[in-house]
Amino acid sequence: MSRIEQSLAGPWTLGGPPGEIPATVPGCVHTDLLAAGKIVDPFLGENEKAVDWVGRANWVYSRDISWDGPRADRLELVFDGLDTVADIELDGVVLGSTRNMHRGYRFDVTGLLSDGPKPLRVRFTSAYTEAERLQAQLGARPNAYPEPFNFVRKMACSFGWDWGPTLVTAGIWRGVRLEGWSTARLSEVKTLPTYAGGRGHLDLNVSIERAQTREECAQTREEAGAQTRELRMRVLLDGRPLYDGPYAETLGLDAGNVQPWNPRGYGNAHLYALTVLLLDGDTELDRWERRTGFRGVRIDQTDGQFVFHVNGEPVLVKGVNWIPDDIFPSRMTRERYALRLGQAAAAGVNLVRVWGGGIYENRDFYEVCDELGLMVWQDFLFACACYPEEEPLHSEVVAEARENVVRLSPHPSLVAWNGNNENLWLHGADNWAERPGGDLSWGETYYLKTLPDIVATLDPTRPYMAGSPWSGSWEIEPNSAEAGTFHSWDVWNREDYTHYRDSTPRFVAEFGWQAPPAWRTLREAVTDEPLRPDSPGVLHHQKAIDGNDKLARGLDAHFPAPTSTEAWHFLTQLNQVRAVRTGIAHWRSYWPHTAGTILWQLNDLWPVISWAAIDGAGRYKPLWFETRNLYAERALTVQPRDGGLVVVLLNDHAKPWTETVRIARMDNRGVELAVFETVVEVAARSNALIPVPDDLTTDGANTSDVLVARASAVRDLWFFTDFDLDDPGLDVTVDVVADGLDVHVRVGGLARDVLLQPDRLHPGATVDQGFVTLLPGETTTFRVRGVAALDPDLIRAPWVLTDLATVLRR
Ligand code: BMA
Repeated sequence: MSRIEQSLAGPWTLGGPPGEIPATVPGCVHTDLLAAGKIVDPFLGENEKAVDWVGRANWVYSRDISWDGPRADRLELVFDGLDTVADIELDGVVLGSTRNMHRGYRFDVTGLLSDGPKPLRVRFTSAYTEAERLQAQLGARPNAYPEPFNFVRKMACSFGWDWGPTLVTAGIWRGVRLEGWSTARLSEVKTLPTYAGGRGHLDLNVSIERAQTREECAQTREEAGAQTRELRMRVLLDGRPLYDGPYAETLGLDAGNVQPWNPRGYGNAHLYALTVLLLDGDTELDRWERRTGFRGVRIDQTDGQFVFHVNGEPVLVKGVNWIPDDIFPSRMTRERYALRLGQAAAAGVNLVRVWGGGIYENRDFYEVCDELGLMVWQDFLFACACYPEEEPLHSEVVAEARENVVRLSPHPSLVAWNGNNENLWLHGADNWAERPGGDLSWGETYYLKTLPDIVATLDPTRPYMAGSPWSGSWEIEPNSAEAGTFHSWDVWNREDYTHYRDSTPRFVAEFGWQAPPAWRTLREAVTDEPLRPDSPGVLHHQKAIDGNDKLARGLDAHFPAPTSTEAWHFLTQLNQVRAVRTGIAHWRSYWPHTAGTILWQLNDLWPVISWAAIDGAGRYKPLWFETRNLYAERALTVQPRDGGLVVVLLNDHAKPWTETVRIARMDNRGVELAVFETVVEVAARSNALIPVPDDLTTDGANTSDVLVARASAVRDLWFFTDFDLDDPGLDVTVDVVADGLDVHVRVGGLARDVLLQPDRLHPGATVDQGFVTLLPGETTTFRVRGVAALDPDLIRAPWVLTDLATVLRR
């Protein structure tokens, strides 16, 4: 017979301090308690504190189970994920215990379900209990946060982060089922697809498990024939047989002429259906199916550089850092992954870095990335702390790494494995060795030996880097701008954003600037009256140390102090845009010396003031739109360089780009004072630099002038001051359209940073652009969508549509 799966997802019972309540699996205690009305919503106000007890309690998930399928040689209970410290008990028999959220578990229950339903209990011990026990046993160690996440293999950010709440979950967070099978099953399939010279190659490793060993078979003579008979295997690519023969544990298969999987911007992301069948004669015993793709990847690190090459071509990385999209990751669905990753792709992103304080995401995440041509850089799950290398943690780390390297092997989107987030750097930079516990093991062996060995053995087709940041060896400071990856945090933490221009690292793997979420997202989460940047609820939704002071410091350098919370909200969102623009435009202008940027961060997992471009309610911050401008295939930027200004044409395109570039100095009434024109040919995947003639930039001219640099479809503006106080004279007309409003804006004077905040109109409304600057006489249309029958007069309500000069005048 073929292996049969019987899902155990659905209704269960959760037992704990509030008694027994209905539960849903997959899920977690918080989502079940919320659904049963037993806890308040931890996203609202300061409720997070009121539900703190949940993470410290013990819980039991239970239900009766029975096997509804035909009799099988083996019956197994399979968990794709248990969060985290659990004992599993069937009809009073303890099947085993677990302590790692990042692994799957399988228990033999053959013979235990032969006569009717039996009670299954999964008893969860608080992750704190386990972590604190190990901390006491192994010795506390330096950690950037005051929580023991480094002593338990569980999503670190469930213990809180500088953008996240402390909500320590427990539960059956991924699929659970019974599997019945006979003779043999496919226990593990690893596939390493590569591409070279137009041909695809597949290295396959197929492990099987037999229901009985040969010795057992010898005792039951009559079955011995069937059990030891040679099994067969078939491998199909889009239905085409690549192999049909005796079972073989390893196979190197030529896939022939195939279309390569390409990252976004480099061609189609071709995918192929790969099927592995395990056969006993003509009987299909088991089947494994995935979509895969063929591509070659390496990172060129000669002389300190850090350039991704895919299918032989160097790739400018336009990346975003990804954190779990929900603090309760069991709530994630395929649709939500597709939405969020689609939003990254729509912003021009070509690489998503799965950050090490989160999780190895589920299959849906990587499949969506495969389809979208989004490259994935996957961190192993270590972040911002010293991690003990002693048992039992060492074995858990090895098991988890092996399992996930194999599990993710088919995905062409996965282009790199990374040992950890910031641990190699902070060990020195934060003097961890000098702090209590600094003499104990701290994870270095994981990053420099254990994990690279695992990747080299199991998946030599993907590059491994020891950490982010890392410069390749201890000889160079880990966060050196001269070599390898670089995290640019000093600027946000201590300086003005113009200091992004002080360095040209080889690769910027993290940098970012905070801003509040959309107004409605903040207002829905915080009920403070009056709402102020420093009112208690707002401060509770700001988790970074001195976060609001840093926001204020950032504003000080560019604007007068905001006179209202609304103005603070507008200006901090604008500053986030200007800061990130300063960073990315500068670094991108240095391609290929600086081979990429990975913005911190794409998403949020609750409503919070953070570095994200998309807020915790899924609403775009203006930064999302700016990211789309900065990551466009073809763009143009004005940059200060060597005491003057240059215009840089950025051509991340396979074709050369010939352009007439027109640079004009204009006064704030739109009169052109001086003009320079030139024709430029920019080679494919290159930049071209045009010095701006001195007469366009000379000091002494009116500082309210603006430099306008244009090529046909793109332009950039350079201002000699941060803001301009003349009334821009916004002339607004509104057309009601089928599913929203078209809002036309015409300006008489120069209007800097016009913003339409759709969430202020309606919770479900969206708009198609962020901050827009209009030159005298220009028009633009904001397309508000998602809500029919909106009252057009609402556009004139305070703060819905406004601009910088108006905000500063209020
Ligand atoms: C880096 C990240 C995260 C953190 C972010 C903002 O340190 O790796 O740990 O959230 O910066 O501080």
